[in-house]
Amino acid sequence: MEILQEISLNLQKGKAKLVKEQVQQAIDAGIPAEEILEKGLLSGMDVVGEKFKKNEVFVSEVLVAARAMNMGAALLKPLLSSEEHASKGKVCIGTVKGDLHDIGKNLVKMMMEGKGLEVIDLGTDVAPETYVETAIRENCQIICCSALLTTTMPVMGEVVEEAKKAGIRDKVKIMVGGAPVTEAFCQQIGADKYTADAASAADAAVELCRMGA
Ligand code: B1M
Repeated sequence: MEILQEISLNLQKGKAKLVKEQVQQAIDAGIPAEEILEKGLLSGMDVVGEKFKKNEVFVSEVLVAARAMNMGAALLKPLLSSEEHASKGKVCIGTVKGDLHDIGKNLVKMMMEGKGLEVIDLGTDVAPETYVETAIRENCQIICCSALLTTTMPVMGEVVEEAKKAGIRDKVKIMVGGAPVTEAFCQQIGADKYTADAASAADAAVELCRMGA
């Protein structure tokens, strides 16, 4: 679909206003929100990511692309979130300490809300103590940790240890994700669930809450 390619291209160029307009056009044309997200916004962000890796674009360009991504995703949020209304459980989510990447975390949050979960967003650069204190104070069934840097992944292990120290490890599940995170890493640090993408994370969280996490 041409409009989705245009969204992808304009996102790569950081044309946030145009991306927003075209996302609205795609919605008005009846293209499903998931498709606009995957084939328009995320496909554009993938290209930017690859170029960033090869030093073909710089941080400032990645930031304007990320801004375009967020503006487009904001329009899709009510559509992705309209599935259920009653709360199916409560989770807190954040990007771990030292890590400022929040696009994936925001998508996971959006998908979880779409599945009827109540989500407390702790933002980025979240300390292990903050996750655990929030889970206790807010009675969360799940702590969700996102990390995009290999250097910040180990903080997820610290979250698991902090939950043990606070005596809540048997009451709260810990989910992990983000580009460098793997199933093996999840097992290695003693977390409960790894998922590779936002939609699977939302499904897994609903399932964990249903099982009485
Ligand atoms: Co950063 N960055 N960045 N960056 N950045 C990466 C991650 C990198 C892979 C680029 C590269 O070099 N190839 C690299 C990390 C290398 C490594 O650790 N091995 C990197 C680096 C090095 C850095 C800096 C150190 C650069 C510098 O300053 N020299 C710096 C670090 C800052 C910090 O955090 N302290 C930095 C900064 C930035 C920007 C600020 C410019 C910007 C972030 C803007 C923002 O988030 N608001 C940025 C971006 C945008 C990227 C790339 C290009 C894109 C990341 C992204 O948003 N992807 C990225 C390259 C890449 O990934 N190809 C890169 C789209 C997003 C939807 O995917 O977050 O993976 P992702 O989320 C997915 C899944 O992983 C999953 O669901 C999502 C969608 O389905 N998921 C979960 C995520 N969290 C989950 C949690 C779950 C389950 C699933 O359960 C709880």
